[in-house]
Amino acid sequence: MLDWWLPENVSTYGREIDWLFQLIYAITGVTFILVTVALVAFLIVYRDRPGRRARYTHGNTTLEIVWTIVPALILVVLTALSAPAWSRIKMSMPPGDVVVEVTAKQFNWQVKYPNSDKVFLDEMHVPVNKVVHVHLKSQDVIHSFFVPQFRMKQDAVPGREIKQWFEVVKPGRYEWPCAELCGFGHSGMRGWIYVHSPEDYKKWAAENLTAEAKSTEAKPAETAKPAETAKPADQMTGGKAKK
Ligand SMILES: [Cu+2]
Repeated sequence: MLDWWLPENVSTYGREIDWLFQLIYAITGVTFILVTVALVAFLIVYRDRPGRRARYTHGNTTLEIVWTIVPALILVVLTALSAPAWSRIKMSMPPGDVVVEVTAKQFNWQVKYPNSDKVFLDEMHVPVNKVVHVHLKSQDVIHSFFVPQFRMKQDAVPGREIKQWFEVVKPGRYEWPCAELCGFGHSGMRGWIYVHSPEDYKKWAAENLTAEAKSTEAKPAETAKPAETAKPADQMTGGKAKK
């Protein structure tokens, strides 16, 4: 249920997260409706009417204990239910097949693979059905690695390398926005993650991560000339050349 309003889940751990999300949403949704209905009902029932006098009340101790304990119990139950998912997804890493080094900066994702010097801007390529380890860093401010379909969101924090993982079960091209307001260009900070079939990934890696690709990439274009400086002589002849 409720699948129409979340992006498609393509992650191995997405079901677990969606289930918790929907449970919490159902609880808060029902609470919201009850509170709103009670509020409107009280507004009507206790509205001002001719001859009606206000009455002082110090409250109801039983009621207050109940509405303190019930939400507290709900939170304890939610914690107990989400702790296993948290520890499995966020606190431990299954053995990885691919490692990707991501360094966020204002306003790009810089992607590097351990066996290559090449830096990809705003694009990542990974194979389907493989555990991908992401080593996440930031070189300036806090950013947030977010791929809605992967059900993965992780802050990139300056001075730290944070390791996370995902495993995608469906090839495709997935939007990869920054989910932490990181400056003026934040809204334009996004990349794409390409999840390839094993054959396509092998092909891509052979074309982009090999030593040859590295060496052609490593050659910087040495053709740029220093900017021409203004000639003082010209200025002088054009200006005050008179005696
Ligand atoms: Cu950002």
